[in-house]
Amino acid sequence: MSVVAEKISRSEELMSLEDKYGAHNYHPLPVVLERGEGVFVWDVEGKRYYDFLSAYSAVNQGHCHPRIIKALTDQASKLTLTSRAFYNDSLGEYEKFITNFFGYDKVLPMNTGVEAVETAVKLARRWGYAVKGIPDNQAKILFVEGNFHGRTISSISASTDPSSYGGFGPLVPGYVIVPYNNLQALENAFTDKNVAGFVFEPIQGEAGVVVPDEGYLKGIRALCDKYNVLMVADEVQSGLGRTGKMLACDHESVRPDIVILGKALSGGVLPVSAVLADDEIMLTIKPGEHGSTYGGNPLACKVAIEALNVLKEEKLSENSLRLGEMLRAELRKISSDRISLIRGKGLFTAMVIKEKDGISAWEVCMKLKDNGLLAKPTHGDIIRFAPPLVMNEVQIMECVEIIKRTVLSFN
Ligand code: IF1
Repeated sequence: MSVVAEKISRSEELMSLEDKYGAHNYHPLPVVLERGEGVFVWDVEGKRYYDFLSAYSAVNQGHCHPRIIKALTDQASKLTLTSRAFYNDSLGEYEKFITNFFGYDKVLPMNTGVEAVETAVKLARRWGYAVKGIPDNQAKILFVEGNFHGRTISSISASTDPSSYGGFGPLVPGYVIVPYNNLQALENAFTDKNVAGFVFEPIQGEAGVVVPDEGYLKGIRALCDKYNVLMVADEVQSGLGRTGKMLACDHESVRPDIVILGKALSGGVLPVSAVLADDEIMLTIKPGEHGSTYGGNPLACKVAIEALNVLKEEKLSENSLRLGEMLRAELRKISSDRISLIRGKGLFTAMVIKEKDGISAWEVCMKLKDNGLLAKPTHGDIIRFAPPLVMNEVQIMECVEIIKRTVLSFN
């Protein structure tokens, strides 16, 4: 048997293992990865790909960033988890670091993005009762159409996508949906005095990299001030350099009352999430009222400090902003009626595919894979391009060539 035939069967073997023993809650592109470095990943057959998903923006710093891996391994052999029943020698250092980094009084450390969203919603409700004076159990939290905030019962209760919430009811009460990018509708909803918080993604990720009109974020800030509602920005995906600023809210120099971070807060090495807020909000939760076994563990603390240092010192937000502009400008030059729209901010870009002759975003992604670039379709017609932010100019131009060649190959 040739080496190639042997390796191909290994891919198939591994995919069938997942199919046989794993829950069928995903439909992955048929590629089995075993190694990653910077902007590249390799499959079990040794084929190299540009990673244009970055684990949904969790590896903004690039795969296996040496500084982050060093922080991980140094701490892993020393102390990994104490629980919050005791103090540990890394948590305070991390809390001081991240609150200074983003300019908030306090941080509440969690693990996954959705847990941080839950935390933020609990904080907003608690603040609503303790500070705003909303009558017991009457607090409302506003979300926008097309949102994505994770997979828990609470987060799917806010979803407007039936494939997210359908068949999982009953759902959590007290959530109200308003249209995205619509300040008038938001103001109308804010006239209800029981509204405690407005939770939104500054740029919608899962919806297909939907960028709101200029002024939307500033408008939200003004309305939240006027009606005494907490502005809660889910920056789990849009934050940490992805859109060309440290936070997507920085594009309009807006400071939310609560910031939710996850994903790239660890550079992709373990789940680390965080909620940032000032004392008036954060101190409404008292000891014993919220927490998590792993939240604030020393391993996560050391990794997160390094992950943030890498973003800042390697100027990854700036690189994202610059290369993102370049990428979209180049993609717009591709002359194909299969591409109906290119949009985005920083290295967070969507290419909308017009389905023609049975060729949809999925077929384009399959061909991109054959040509050495991994991206994932969303909503059937959108391809999201979110490479690691450590990409350089030569590499991005090579990726543009791959995308161009791929799209034109269908004509
Ligand atoms: C999956 C999407 C991306 C998020 C925002 C919270 C969370 C997410 C803004 C929850 C998570 C995910 C989860 C991942 C796919 C991914 C995703 F397509 F589903 F929407 F990135 F675009 N807030 N996003 O985007 O964070 O608990 O997962 O750590 O496979 O479901 P988590």
